[in-house]
Amino acid sequence: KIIVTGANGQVGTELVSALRKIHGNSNVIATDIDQHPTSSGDSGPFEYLNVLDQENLRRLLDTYRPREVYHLAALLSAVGEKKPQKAWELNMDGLLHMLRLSLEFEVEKVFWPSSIAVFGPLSPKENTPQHCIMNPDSIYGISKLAGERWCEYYALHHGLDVRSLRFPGLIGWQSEPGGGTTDYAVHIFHEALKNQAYDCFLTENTRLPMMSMPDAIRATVELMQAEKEKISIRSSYNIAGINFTPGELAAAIRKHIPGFRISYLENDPRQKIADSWPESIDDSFARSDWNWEPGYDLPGLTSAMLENISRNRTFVHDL
Ligand code: VAH
Repeated sequence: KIIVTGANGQVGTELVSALRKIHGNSNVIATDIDQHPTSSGDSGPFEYLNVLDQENLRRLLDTYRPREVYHLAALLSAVGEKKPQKAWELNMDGLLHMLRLSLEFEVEKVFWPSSIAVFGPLSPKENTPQHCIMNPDSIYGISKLAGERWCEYYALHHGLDVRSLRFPGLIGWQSEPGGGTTDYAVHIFHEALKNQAYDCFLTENTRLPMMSMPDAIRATVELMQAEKEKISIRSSYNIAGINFTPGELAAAIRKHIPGFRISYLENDPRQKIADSWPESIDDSFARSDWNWEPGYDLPGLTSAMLENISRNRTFVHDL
C-alpha cells in the first residue's frame, strides 16, 4: 500500500493519479484534510487525515501498513506569510510526526517535497548549487530548510529511507496551484484563454526556476525507484526544469494567442519572496546520481498547457 498526504493539493492531485497507474487504484490511499476530491476521474481509496492529529495518523499507518508514504501536506510560501504560525506548525510538526511514525511502522520509503524556497538572498542567484549558503526569509522556506535537516537526520541516524526534491515553481493543467509565489505561471494560461489578458503579480523581469508538473511527477517517481545506494543527498536534491520571466512567458503565449496582453502589478507581497529566490538551479547531483533529465522546454510547456486547458478545462478557474 501507498499513502499520500495532501492528496488534494497541486502536486498531490497529479501524483495520486500517476501512482495509481503504476501500483493500481486500490493500492494508493489518498488522504487530505480537505474532503472534496480535486482529481477528476480516477477513483480509489480516500481517507480524511489531519497530519497534526498523531492518533489519526497512527491509526492510518497501522491500518494500511504502507510500503511507501508521500508526505505532501503543507502551506506554501504566499499563504505561509499570511499564517506564519499555522505554516510552521503544519510544515514542521506534520513532518516530524510523519518521520517518527514512518520509522515506528517500518515504512520502506518516504518522499517529502522541499523547495527552491530554502535558498535566500545570500544564496548564489544563477545555477544555484546543491550546497551553498541558505538564508531563507519566508516562513515556508525556513520550514523547508529545517525539514531538510530533519530528513537527513532520520536517514543518517535512524536509517529511514526518506528522499526529497527541491521543487521549483510547478506548472500543470490538472490541479489548482496552492497559494504560492509561482502561481502566476498557472493562472496566466487560464486567463489567456478566457480573457486574452492577465494582470501579473510579479514584475516583468522576475526570473524564477520552473518545471512542468509532468516532469515533477516523473522526477518523484524516478527518485523513489532509484536504488538506495545511488542516493547521495539525504537533505533534498536540487532539480531543474526551465527558468523564465513573466515577460518571456507572455511572449511564448503570444505565439499561440497573438493578441494576448499582460500588465504588471507593483508591490505585491509575493514580489519580495520571489526576489529572495534563485533565478536558475544547478541539478548536477540529480543528473549524476539517478540520471535526472527534464522533458519540457518553455515552448513545449506553453503549448501543452494551452492545449490541455482548452481541451479538458479540468477545473473551473476563478481568480
Ligand atoms: C510556492 N509553488 O510558490 C511553491 C514552490 C518554488 C515555489 O515552493 O510557494
